[in-house]
Amino acid sequence: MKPVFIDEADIVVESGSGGGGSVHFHRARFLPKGGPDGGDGGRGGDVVVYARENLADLSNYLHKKSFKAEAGAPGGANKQHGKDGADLRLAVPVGTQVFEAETMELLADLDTPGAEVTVAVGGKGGKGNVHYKNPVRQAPRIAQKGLPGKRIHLRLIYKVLADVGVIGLPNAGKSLFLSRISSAKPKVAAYPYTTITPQLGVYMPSETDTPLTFVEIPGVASGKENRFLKHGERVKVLLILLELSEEKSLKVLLDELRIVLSTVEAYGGNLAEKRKILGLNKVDLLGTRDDLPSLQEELERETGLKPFSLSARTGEGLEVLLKVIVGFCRLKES
Ligand SMILES: Nc1nc2c(ncn2[C@@H]2O[C@H](COP(=O)(O)OP(=O)(O)O)[C@@H](O)[C@H]2O)c(=O)[nH]1
Ligand SMILES: [Mg+2]
Repeated sequence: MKPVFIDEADIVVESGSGGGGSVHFHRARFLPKGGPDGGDGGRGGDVVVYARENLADLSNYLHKKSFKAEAGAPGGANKQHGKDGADLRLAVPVGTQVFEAETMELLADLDTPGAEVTVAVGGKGGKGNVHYKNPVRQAPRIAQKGLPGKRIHLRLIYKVLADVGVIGLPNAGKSLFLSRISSAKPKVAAYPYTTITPQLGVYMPSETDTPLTFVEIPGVASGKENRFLKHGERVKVLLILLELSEEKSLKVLLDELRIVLSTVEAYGGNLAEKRKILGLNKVDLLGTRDDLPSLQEELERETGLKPFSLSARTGEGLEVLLKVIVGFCRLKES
């Protein structure tokens, strides 16, 4: 079985503690009472979260949940500075947001390859006794402890980076559409909820154009919030697919569309403000097309969205629809 797609993870990270300062006195053959020479402790390692390309999801954090950076080494004799602890670097897919879990404060949106955030700074090393010598205290037997590392509870949320979100009720034909326009092979089936994870497909408009990434947002059915909608947050355009059938009335189509739209609205954020395109899929199932234009007109009048008919099965209407989508994606953000 294909591993599940992990788009959220809760982890606890801790930066390294600082090494302790050293208490030490200089020893030399003819210098029995040498002064203090204990060196400082090293700094503890930081915890850094960074975006790495080619990571499919957050499954690295499915089992291991607790991470700790290296501690700084203690200071040594001869004013020797302890070695700093190594930073701990945690890779996440590009598009991951890093939150402090308790407050859900956004610490960073790692939406470009290589973007990084230091979530916990390592503890400072303690000062060695070499710093504590003064006129009244010639032989200090004290040194500073290293500062402890910082512990922080993180929530990682991966939101895929795609240009177009394909959304619609189960069975609308989202997966077939995606497999038709890209080399993605999502499961297509005649029963609902086949797609339980967001599927990505890359569409190549032409040799010279830049490719567009489509993501199928599965599981929209009830008008209620849905955990996959977050994958629509970064898209430029939402393609809403409805399925036509011989028997379906305008009223049924409108009801279906309202369910999708209210789901999008209920999610909040910027999702509802995305540019939307309405696709009426499975046009091949209609015996006659006589009623189609008036149906499209009425849908447009009711919703303000211009409907495009298509068939993910036969490919009819795809070219026109894709042109519109490409155009919408290239429009400047308004
Ligand atoms: N006749 C016809 N069937 C379609 C079309 N698009 C999808 N289907 C069928 O509808 C069913 C659901 O398709 P799927 O892509 O899994 O829908 P999803 O749930 O929206 O991803 C499958 O049996 C598809 O073969 C189409 O344009 N015409
Ligand atoms: Mg599907």
